[in-house]
Amino acid sequence: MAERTKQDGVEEKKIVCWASPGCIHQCGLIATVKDGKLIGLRGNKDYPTPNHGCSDRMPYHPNWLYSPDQLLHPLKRKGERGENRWEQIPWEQALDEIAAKLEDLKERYGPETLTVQEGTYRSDMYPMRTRFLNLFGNPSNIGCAGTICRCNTVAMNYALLGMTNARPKLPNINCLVIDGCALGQTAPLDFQRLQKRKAQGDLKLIVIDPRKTEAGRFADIWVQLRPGTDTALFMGWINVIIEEGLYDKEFVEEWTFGFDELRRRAAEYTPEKVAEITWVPPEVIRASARMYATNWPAGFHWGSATDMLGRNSVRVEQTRVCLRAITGNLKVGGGETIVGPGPIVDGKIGIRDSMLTLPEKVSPEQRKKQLGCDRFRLMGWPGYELMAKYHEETYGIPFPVAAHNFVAVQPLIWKAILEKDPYPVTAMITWGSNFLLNGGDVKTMYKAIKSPNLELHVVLEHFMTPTALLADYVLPIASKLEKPMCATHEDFAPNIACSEAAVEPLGERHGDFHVWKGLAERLGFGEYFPWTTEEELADFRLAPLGLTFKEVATEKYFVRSDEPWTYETINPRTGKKTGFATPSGKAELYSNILEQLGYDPLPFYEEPPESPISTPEVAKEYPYILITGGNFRPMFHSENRHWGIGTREQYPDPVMDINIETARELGIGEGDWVYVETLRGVIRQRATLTDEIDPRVVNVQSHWWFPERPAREPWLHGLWESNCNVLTIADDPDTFDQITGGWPLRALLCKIYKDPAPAG
Ligand SMILES: Nc1nc2c(c(=O)[nH]1)N[C@H]1C(S)=C(S)[C@@H](COP(=O)(O)OP(=O)(O)OC[C@H]3O[C@@H](n4cnc5c(=O)[nH]c(N)nc54)[C@H](O)[C@@H]3O)O[C@H]1N2
Ligand SMILES: Nc1nc2c(c(=O)[nH]1)N[C@H]1C(S)=C(S)[C@@H](COP(=O)(O)OP(=O)(O)OC[C@H]3O[C@@H](n4cnc5c(=O)[nH]c(N)nc54)[C@H](O)[C@@H]3O)O[C@H]1N2
Ligand SMILES: [Mo]
Repeated sequence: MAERTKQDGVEEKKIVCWASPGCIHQCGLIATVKDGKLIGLRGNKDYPTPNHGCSDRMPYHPNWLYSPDQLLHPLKRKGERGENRWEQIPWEQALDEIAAKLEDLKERYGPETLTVQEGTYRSDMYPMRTRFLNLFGNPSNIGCAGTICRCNTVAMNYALLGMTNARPKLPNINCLVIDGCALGQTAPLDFQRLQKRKAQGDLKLIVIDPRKTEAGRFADIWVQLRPGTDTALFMGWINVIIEEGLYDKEFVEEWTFGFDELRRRAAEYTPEKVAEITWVPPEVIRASARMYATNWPAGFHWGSATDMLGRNSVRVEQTRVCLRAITGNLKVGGGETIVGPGPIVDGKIGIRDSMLTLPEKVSPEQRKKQLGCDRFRLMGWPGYELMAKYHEETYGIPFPVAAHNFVAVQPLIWKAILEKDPYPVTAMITWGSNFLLNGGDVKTMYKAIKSPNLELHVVLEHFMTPTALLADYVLPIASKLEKPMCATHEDFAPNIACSEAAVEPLGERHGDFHVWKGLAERLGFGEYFPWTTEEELADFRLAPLGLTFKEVATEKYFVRSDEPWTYETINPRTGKKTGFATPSGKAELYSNILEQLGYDPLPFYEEPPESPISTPEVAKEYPYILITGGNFRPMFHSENRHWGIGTREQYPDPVMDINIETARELGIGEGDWVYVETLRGVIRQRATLTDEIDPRVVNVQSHWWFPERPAREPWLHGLWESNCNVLTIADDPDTFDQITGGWPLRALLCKIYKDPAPAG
């Protein structure tokens, strides 16, 4: 165990490299702090997921933390939104004024008039935000990246299995399928593990991606499909696996529901038909399906690519769940076992995120007002209520599923602001999100937050982002390096993780908790926020397990269940096998929940809303298929773009991938600035020529802005130059995933041409 010293003003703190400023792996680190200042970091060898020489952002944390651009004081807007003129005000004043305005707007328009905007998992305070909203009487009008990144697949898993599944454990499996995930760039630790495992020579690897990713280069089969067609491909796999009798008959018989219906549906997807849709030859479809089915245990490492397809995107996960189930990979010992709630130690359960959210405070009438939940029902209150019911019935534990994944449909919030339809949305709190970079269709978002209809916009941030520039108040927030953390990760995992703060908050910064609590107190429900600090709240969460925050953060790191709860676990309440928390008690190939919510219970393929087949007229002028994203090292979303941190120095410009042949036809050379245009708008990025992408497909990077450009309008730190969400769609609900409301960020149509101006 690392020594904790306090000589010569030097201290060591056990922290976690959380997403922002760190990465998704959340490795344990030791922070060296001298006279209160962070001076160094190294991997914590005792930590269960140790840092293996990661060099992406960890070495730059001190530069990031002490960047002169960090926000240190609360700011109030002077002049118009976007003029970048601010007055520094005390926290008390900021919270008083914001609370008073919220009170006023609530009185005029009802509690549903408030929306909260957020990005991907940035905080352990999600339960506090939902607690706040529920007490305010808001129907969870949350606009969030989760709808197009993982929370939708989690919701689908809850619907079909009553729980969510974990990533496959590489040492235990014989076949890995990577679907729409650029592992080498986005999960480097998993990629290192994969390289090692593959080098042993006994792992079959299938990579499904329109681009040949790092893993694609050493895959046994690279399935180079047309973007947006994964559901068709997997229906083809199901067809082959059932037709050839490669499924797990015992597991199907005992533990699945609706096999015959699935068989009939899949019969429509012959490899020949699927080949036409996906561009993948029928023999590759057959070979990959056989490889997956005959190398048990097998698992998917799925990325977020298929979450961003808009219409029909969560159906991809439905097909993957069906594949996991029919091949017996969900069974104990299989590639992707389902684990129930936790952490449960000695029969006692720690306080999960969802147990802190007080959903009972929102009346049925208010719930109905959640924006989008009448049409897109799985991720809103209708889905929540159904799934919570089966979850409670099955486990007998009085807590719902991860309540805070159940959100509104973000683009419908912009519509409600602009058109007051179905009612006016007039107040917005944005935290952990630079949505002008990460949301779909920037022009619409921009119009909404510039609109006088939006009477209050508060942003909780570390840096002055383009989104923060369009706020009325910007509150300086302590980062994960400056505050303790305690999380069940949106209840994705049956464990609780804790970490210390490395240093005291900079300047006048406070953790997000301070804002939710401060506003609650001023709005008259402060008694529900009795904890004075984040650490006290963490102690409260751990108390049922007889643990304290300090113990977990510095010694145990994680609290895990003694024995993870699976469908085979004998439920102490009933004395029977627990089964799956679904209406049938089984893994549902035919989904009763989807049926009850008014959807087709079986998976099926639909064309992307914009494609050579669904919109041939558009394809004439915009002939290439566009993917936006493909996250890359060393950046994390829109963060780390400031010069002086060390990351931008490594990666100064946005880069897009074009096939060499396509580039030659268009006179585009390596490194040229190229315009990419869709029906929505135009941006530019620098060309990288490659033969590892289909000549008909173009991939641009996401989240690009330029902090060095002027802040004030019209620049907004280079918001419009290379931001791929200038190109995406979010204004037409028919293009959204009909089950979750996810909007289309990929598989769109574009044209490309060379920048006639010299580079620079
Ligand atoms: N076209 C297209 N769009 C995409 C994607 C794509 O591939 N293509 N990817 C999508 C995906 S998968 C995701 S997850 C989203 C990512 O979207 P986000 O995760 O929202 O990423 P950012 O835009 O970087 O915004 C995060 C902001 O939160 C701030 N922040 C970090 N930690 C904290 C904290 O603890 N508290 C507060 N208050 N603020 C904090 C950071 O400074 C940053 O400005 O983007 C999505 N958008
Ligand atoms: N360095 C770094 N790491 C990150 C992040 C980061 O910003 N930077 N963000 C984190 C977050 S929140 C997320 S969600 C993950 C995202 O990371 P991933 O899950 O890896 O997703 P992406 O990087 O967006 O793209 C993955 C791959 O999908 C392919 N693709 C595009 N369209 C399709 C399609 O229709 N079908 C299929 N099968 N493939 C397609 C692209 O070619 C790309 O190679 O990364 C996490 N890790
Ligand atoms: Mo994400």
